Amino acid sequence: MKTEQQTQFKTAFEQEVYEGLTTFPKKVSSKWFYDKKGDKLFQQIMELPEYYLTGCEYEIIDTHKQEITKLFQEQAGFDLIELGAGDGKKTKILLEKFASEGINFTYKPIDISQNMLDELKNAINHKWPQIDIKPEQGSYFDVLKDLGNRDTDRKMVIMVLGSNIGNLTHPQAVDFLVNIRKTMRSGDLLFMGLDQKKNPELVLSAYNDSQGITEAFNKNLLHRINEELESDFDTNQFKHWPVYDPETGTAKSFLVSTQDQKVTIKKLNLEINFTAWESIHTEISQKYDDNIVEWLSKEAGLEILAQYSDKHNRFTDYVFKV
Ligand code: AVJ
Repeated sequence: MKTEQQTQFKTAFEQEVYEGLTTFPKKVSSKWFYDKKGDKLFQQIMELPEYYLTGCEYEIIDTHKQEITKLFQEQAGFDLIELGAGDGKKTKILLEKFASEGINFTYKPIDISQNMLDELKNAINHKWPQIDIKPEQGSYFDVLKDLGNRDTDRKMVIMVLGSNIGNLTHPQAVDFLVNIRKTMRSGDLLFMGLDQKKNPELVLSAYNDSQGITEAFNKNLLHRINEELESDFDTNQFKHWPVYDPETGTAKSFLVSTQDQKVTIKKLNLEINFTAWESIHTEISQKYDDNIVEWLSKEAGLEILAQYSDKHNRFTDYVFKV
């Protein structure tokens, strides 16, 4: 049954939804959150009072921009490559500083969303016309392949902000870091923001905000399946359920079926049964501490050169070298 079906998948989305919902326990990856509506909802999340991550990293970069600039600037000039740039809100603090000091650099924001990149480029061209910006649309995977084949002697600084790698398990994160490390040469840097272990109440409320935006973000996955794969999920019959395990530092989000129900996914030629209180696992948001980060970087062949935290130690930006 499953093998017959597999030959018919037209997209990775179709295949992953099929496999995730026919396995036990059910799961669908958070990487599918980000359609147009999902991008909007995530931007709203970043404005939420409970979602401390953005404000903390903004504070860190603003407080330490002088030292960060110095680290980046050692050598003649550098190419700043940002993976998952989004709206660039935090990066703009550095861009402003580099521009005002006449620093020799280029900026390559990379994002899966062409929409976000267009907006970012317009905003930067308007505010700092002197900045050499070359956006690139693509997944981390495509982009890292290109970076490996770069033919220039310029120093490269790779930036991954917002605890974006928190959606990866530790083995996946090591893999990702190894792939980054392979593109780096001596003198190149990796600047990466990682959310820290903290009071579990603070973590949990970041994923369970009072306005229900995170709930809508999680449930948007079902809406996306409804739209793109012609299914009939009733999102009112699912409950947004985030949990946080302070031992592992893993926040997980689920959608829990509140009753027995059957869902039909036409494009997959599939009927899915849910028993009451059965879950779909949709996301992990890993929290870190220095020990975990030291272990990850050792596994990946990287070395921590510097680190900066906000005043409450909720979030840390690490600078790695090869
Ligand atoms: C973009 C992966 C960092 O896990 O905190 C926000 C995504 N999910 N609220 C995170 C997210 C629910 C976010 N990252």
